[in-house]
Amino acid sequence: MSLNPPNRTGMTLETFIMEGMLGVPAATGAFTSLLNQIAFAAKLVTSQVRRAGLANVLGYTGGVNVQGEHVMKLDELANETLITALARRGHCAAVASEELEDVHFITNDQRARYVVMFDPLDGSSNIDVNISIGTIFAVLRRAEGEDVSASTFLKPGRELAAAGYVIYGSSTMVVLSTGREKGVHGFTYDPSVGEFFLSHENIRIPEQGSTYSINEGNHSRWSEPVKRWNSWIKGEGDGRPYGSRYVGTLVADAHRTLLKGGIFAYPVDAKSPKGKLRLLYEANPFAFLVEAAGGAATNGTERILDLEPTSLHQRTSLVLGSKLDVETFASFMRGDR
Ligand code: AHM
Ligand code: MG
Repeated sequence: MSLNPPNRTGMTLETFIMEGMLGVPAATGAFTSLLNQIAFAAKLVTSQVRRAGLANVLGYTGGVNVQGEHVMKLDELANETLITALARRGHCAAVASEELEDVHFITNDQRARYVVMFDPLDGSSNIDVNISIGTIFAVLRRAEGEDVSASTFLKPGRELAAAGYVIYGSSTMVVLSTGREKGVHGFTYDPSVGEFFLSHENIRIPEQGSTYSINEGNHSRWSEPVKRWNSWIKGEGDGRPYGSRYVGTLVADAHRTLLKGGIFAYPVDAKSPKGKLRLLYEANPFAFLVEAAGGAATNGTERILDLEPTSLHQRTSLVLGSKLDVETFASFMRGDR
């Protein structure tokens, strides 16, 4: 008699994590607890985001963050919420955030086995126009006996223990992975019960898609190979025209790409010669997820997950999506076409 595989749809995120379906080592429960705290923070941020217009927390604070950008109140709230949640339970030794110049230390206790990097509220330009925004996170295991410093965070993305994001869209979802063999899973939030439920088990990105996502306003600043690729993808020459989709929130553009396939690209340009997106808070977590779902992520010439970070707020070019679409982009960069 053959047994039917269990139907997990509808299982809560907490149960999914606790039952070890993410491959979380059951021995100490520390990693399980850490992921649960991130999910808890996601619920609090969801509630802040959903009330933002009413609670009059929108608008500029007048402050400027380390990236030289204006910081909105909601960014700060999300940042504080994540730090507070991660500081509980003693498993997180330190965090690095897009909103903070330096590492924020939580505890020296060697039992705190993890450090977490995050972009607390990605897509800040979309906050006051009611367009999807998100939270991105990545978890690293700390080496035995290591004192935490900035260099604890400067590891290539292939060493991540977990990565994920929360998208505050028409519904709120958490999407996360603990590695290639464990898959990528999506959980949709039901605000009436305050739980995330498994809705997208084992997300696989199509081998090839039919949409491209890039800020085309940067066209005049792109290199010639990027311009050639862009003409090709629009169907000039031998290509078929892909549809264009660009939200301007990485979480939203990458989420769509993960589910439907295609390509997202933020290449270097004359204005951002090192790229715009941050390696630790944006590129690495998404590269980890996209690869675990069967896709690819590159800076144009090198695999994102193999880049050796040298500073916390390092920027990079980022191209991710369906394997064939990313490979086509790379072939233009190599000058093969
Ligand atoms: P943020 O972290 O300050 O929100 O900036 C990052 C955002 C990404 O979400 C998005 O992909 C990109 O910047 C959009 O940039 P642009 O407005 O130049 O197209
Ligand atoms: Mg961001």
